[in-house]
Amino acid sequence: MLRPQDTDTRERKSLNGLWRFALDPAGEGRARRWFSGPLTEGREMAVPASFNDVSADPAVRDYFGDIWYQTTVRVPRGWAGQRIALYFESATHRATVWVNDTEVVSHEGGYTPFEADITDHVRAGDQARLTVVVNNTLSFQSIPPGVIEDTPAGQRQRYWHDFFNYAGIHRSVWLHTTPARHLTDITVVPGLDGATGTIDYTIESTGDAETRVVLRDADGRQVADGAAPAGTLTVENVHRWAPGDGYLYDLEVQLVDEGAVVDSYHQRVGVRTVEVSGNRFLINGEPFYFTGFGKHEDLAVIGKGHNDAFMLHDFELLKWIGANSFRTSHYPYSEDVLDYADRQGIVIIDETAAVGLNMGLGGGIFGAQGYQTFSPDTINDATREVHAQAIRELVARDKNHPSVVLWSIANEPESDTEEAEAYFRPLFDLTRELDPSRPVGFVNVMLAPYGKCRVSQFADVLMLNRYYGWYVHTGDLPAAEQAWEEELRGWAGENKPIIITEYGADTYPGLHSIATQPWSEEYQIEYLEMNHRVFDRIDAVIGEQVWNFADFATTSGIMRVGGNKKGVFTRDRQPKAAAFALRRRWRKDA
Ligand code: GCB
Repeated sequence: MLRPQDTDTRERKSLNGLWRFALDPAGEGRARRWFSGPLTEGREMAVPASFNDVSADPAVRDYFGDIWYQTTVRVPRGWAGQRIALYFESATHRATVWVNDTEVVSHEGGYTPFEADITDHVRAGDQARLTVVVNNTLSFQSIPPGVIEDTPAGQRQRYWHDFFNYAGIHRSVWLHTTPARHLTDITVVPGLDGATGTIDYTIESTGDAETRVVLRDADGRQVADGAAPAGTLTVENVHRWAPGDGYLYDLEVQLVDEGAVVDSYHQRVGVRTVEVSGNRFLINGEPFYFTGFGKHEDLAVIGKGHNDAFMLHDFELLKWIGANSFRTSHYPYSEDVLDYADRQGIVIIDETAAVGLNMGLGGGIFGAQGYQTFSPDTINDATREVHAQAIRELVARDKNHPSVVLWSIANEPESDTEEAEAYFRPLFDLTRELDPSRPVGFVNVMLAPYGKCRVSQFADVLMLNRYYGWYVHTGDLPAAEQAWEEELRGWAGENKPIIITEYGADTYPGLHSIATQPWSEEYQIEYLEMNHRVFDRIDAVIGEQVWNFADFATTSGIMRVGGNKKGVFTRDRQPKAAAFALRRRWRKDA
């Protein structure tokens, strides 16, 4: 599936704006065919945005179930004779869409795009009614998982991930055209042979037109071309894509019939290689050290709604602090973020939404669980198929981004049991089959430390989340330092690169202390410095990503003070004292 574009042969129209909106607590809308007429409730909702915090009603914030969105669109008159499609960049966590009275598509998974061909259901020049029912309920068969529990006060949604279950239509919605005969997919895999760049490409299309590809450099000069649906382009003296240098070529792909261009699409290409060698992570053959953060899509009012201005500002802050990378914890981010990372030369660890597959993570954060992680009634084969599909859709969407250097197929799942090993083995195989060009890993949790984890054997890179000095040895940094180094030395013996994908301390901005006092701004700095001493002593550590870039919203709990406060920046992007300390470490020039 190709993201909508305006090209010589394609047009798109944004459907962003205010849509009619209705919650459906009785779950009656489908049976009562709410799609077959105007939603009458009279509320409106911004698209893109999470609906939760837009309203001032706490019941809306915590609502789970069906959520209805509706808009009307006039199909441009000039679109007659074209194939017309609807493209949702995401709808969280699942959606069904109607055009007028006709159901056109359903999609499971909250963070990847889906599309419906609606050519037969609309007419150029006419108005059409679009109705979407989004559902934000989590179950043991959703990714991420959750459960609805009956309580004396009614049903409650529980889940085991530490961020608020924002939902709705978070990203842009497009109405767009393609020609009837059209390109359906493009895959590029870059390579390097000394100063020469290579680009293996594969083009998929409907029909039997010929294919033409032209590669242009950033100045628009043609540097290579080809005439087959698959092949290899070479570029002498290639300008590599590299961390900090987001140089992109433009691959124009055309379908051609008797000399006439039938369809045309532009694919950005960054020429770089990624490889694991021993305990090194190589980009363009050079050892790369990751600095940066685990992030979230999380903003006041709009929740996980994409916002261009905040995206630019976040990248400015990344640059300011000397971060060269981040992880899309804990779900695929907006396609705009990936595109911008490509252009900025920011390196990305791209993660699925498989977070919270771990009933052992009880106690403080989520309360006692009373569930077994893997069992016929909880995370089971059906869940694994949903997870597999999430991986397929992530790779399909992001495979061509040079910024993406590593797949993370899960965050902190149970990984110390036989069931976990059996669950994950095929998912690693699948990811490698889908993309042999990138390393694959998952993020290991403290509960499955060195010697106990049975899933890390499948990973090319070890990604560890550790909270020595926070959740354990709280406030006792010397003890934390000792225990942390001891564990890390064990992992280092595996001869794989190690990225510390999370280490962090909740910090209340403005809280100060001379004593070593958790939650103070000084403690956050001391905690980070302790970690850095440990990392610097261990050769296999090739990356450090602090948890988190910014404070973010979570579910309620006694461990969370108005959300998770491990941000180096506050939720409104003001620096805590640790930001300056990190900047001194990461930016040698600052
Ligand atoms: C973790 C999770 C992350 C949490 C973090 C914390 O290990 O991966 O989602 O927010 O810890 O702050 O507890």
